[in-house]
Amino acid sequence: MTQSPGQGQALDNLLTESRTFPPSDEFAAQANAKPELYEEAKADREAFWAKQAERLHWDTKWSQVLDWSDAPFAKWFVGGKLNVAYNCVDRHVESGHGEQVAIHWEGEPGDSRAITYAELQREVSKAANALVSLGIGAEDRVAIYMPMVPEAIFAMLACARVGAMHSVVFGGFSAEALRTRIEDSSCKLVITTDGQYRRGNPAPLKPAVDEAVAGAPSVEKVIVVKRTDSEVAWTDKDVWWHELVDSQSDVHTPEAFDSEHPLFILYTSGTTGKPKGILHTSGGYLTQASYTHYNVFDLKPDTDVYWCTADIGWVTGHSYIVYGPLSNRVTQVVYEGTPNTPHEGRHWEIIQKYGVSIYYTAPTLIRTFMKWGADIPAKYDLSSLRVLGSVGEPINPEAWIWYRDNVGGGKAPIVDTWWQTETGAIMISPLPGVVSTKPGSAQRPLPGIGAKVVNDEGVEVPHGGGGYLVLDEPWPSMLRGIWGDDERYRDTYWSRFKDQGFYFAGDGAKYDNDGDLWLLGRVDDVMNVSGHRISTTEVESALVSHPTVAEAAVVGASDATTGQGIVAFVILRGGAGDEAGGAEAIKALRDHVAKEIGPIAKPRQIMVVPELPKTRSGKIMRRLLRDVAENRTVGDVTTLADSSVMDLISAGLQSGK
Ligand code: 6R9
Repeated sequence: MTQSPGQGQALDNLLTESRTFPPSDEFAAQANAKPELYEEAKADREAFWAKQAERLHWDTKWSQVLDWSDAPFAKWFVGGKLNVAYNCVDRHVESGHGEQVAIHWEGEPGDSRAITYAELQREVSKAANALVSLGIGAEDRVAIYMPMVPEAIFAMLACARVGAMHSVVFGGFSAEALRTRIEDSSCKLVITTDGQYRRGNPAPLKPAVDEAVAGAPSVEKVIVVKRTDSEVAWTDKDVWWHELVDSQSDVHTPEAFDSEHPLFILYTSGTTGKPKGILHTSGGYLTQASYTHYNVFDLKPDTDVYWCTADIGWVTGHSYIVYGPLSNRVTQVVYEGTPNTPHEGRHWEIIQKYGVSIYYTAPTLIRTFMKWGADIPAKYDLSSLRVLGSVGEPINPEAWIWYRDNVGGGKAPIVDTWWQTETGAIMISPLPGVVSTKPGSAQRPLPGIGAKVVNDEGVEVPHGGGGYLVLDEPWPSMLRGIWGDDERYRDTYWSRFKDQGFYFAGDGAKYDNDGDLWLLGRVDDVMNVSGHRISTTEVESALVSHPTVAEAAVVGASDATTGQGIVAFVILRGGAGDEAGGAEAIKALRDHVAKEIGPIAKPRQIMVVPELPKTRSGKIMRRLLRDVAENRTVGDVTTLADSSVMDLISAGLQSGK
């Protein structure tokens, strides 16, 4: 990404979003976050974080807030001791909230279970005793490969309770992906289920574990939760959860661990093939997860019903289903299944059933809901919703407004939260009740967080300018490294702006004229067309703002004349027939993009496709689309949620559709 005069010019038309939505007086008056938070954090950052850490119960208080002497390896709340699971469970029971529902669990087939904090304490204690009985203790690694069943949460908290590190591997990953992750961190134990519900049908899960474990000698035992009651092959390492765990005592005394005691490893993909095991520790991570969850979602533990639709296989599930919410004594919904099983109104039905007041989801799902039609949410009572969240990718203003109007009743504030597996918790987001929200912009770093947009030289760009997003101050929930690879940790995040000591997030960003931050996607997704920098996101946003387009993915394909040319893949809205994908319609779309952004952003080519290739976390795999756009053999498709999508796209393009 290079700076060139006039770069960003093309961005301006679309990204100069003039609509803002100030908080209502009523919301502001009751909001957890107050404007003074920004001032307080600015005045003394470490004192500010020390105050946030007081949200937690510490068995031993820390002696130093931050030790950055061995940068980029941070130590927060040095000398402090706490138990993370105690903070998420027991202390709420001890403060008299044992009968409060912690989890309203909703199974895909329609079964449900309400779990109180007292029950959660018993379940986690039994599971912790079971781990101890298998010889699992401090710093042992435990792989958790499960669908969204309550036992997955019990298992994570049980690990935290005994000081073992969990490595949750998304239940949609292949046996091979599981094996490499088990191997990389030498897991001693795997916790899984017999099967999982996928779109209404039970699908086997344990066979993948059997295959992975056969090639992973570090694994001593496999605990299997019975979920689908499927026939499973049995090995001498296997033990049923209900046999092992249910017979344990439901009392377990938690031990306090050092603030920097490792809590979990979570693998995420990098630019090379080998996934990175992102390492998080205890005190700082829990402090920031708790602080952000409380302030960004305005959580009221006595009255709110919170729902984060992520899977625990992703960092969002770790920080905003398990650790942040439970540390704040949340009552939350956990849903096992897909959003269209058995019908496309399932999420709205769940919101209505439980009176969900805070809903946190991803733009890809919002655009899917748009595709299904606004008449579906309109059939349900969504009036309980008062805060909406978005995470995972830039949310285009079109989807933002749709979300506000059709889900949030035209009034619930939307928090667009930017963060990463590596940051552990939310870093950039408006604070509801304090900041006037702006469609498509994550706006500003949270109090206590330092983030800015810099050019190639590491110099902050002026308002209206674009560049790289960096984090210029250490933060409590920052990754403590990549498991087993300190060098890769330094290289990936700290070498790009070594002189300045900035953390390089890998995202492109810009400031608008008000100084609000816009995330523009990964820097490798920023195109350079005739020396003009154009974000794939921006063109996608322009395309989906056209009434015929449901979803769009844009890539920069190499072009002999312009450096890169813009190639767009679009899914048309339901009802738009084949003829809608004809030459006329495509011309209209190209013209529309030219009108929205400028002629420079006009796609060279637009292809109408039935599906887009997405990872299991919903991110579009542009690499594969670039292969199609550049007429190459399509590369590795193993991390796609549905690997047949690329065949579908290629077949459709060959037949001229
Ligand atoms: C939490 C999570 C991190 C990458 C990140 C960025 C993108 C996440 C975003 C966003 C724009 C937002 N991203 N939130 N981009 N606006 N609100 O998603 O973690 O899976 O590690 O992905 O996702 O590109 O660098 P992770």
